[in-house]
Amino acid sequence: MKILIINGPNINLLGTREPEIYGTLTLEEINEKLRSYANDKGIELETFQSNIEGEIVDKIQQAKNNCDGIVINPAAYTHTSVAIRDAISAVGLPCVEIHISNIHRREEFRRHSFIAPVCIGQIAGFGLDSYRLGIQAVINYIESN
Ligand code: CA2
Repeated sequence: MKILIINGPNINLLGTREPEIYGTLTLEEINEKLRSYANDKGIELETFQSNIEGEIVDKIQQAKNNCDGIVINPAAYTHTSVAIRDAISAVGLPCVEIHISNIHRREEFRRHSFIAPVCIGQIAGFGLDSYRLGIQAVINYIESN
């Protein structure tokens, strides 16, 4: 089983600013911990980050041929991107939307997600564990469908 982890814009800045919201781990450190988590479960992980909407759309389209599921933190594109939503819907892979912070207890504009309706579920507010829970949710879904 292979799962693709996608991170959207500015997630490459993790660990440098706003640690009270996003924690102190860098994206590389997060990816390393997720690789070890996935390895223990015997699954393959691919990680991808882009600040560019079209690159994320391309990556989702390509995943149709070589991945079994997607865990995505669309970052700010959560609240704006019909293109990413349409790509997820088009490939038909099980996808979990995750957020490091609890988007529902922040500014009003973060409460709306264009992405959540085409995902099997959404996880928000658990930092690094949001990614781990997202991976586990995709595995459980694939194994029971
Ligand atoms: O909580 C999350 O995971 C978010 O997806 C993070 C996005 C935000 O736009 C979403 O509403 C919620 C922002 C990521 C920006 O990350 C930064 C990291 C360090 C310094 C500044 C921004």
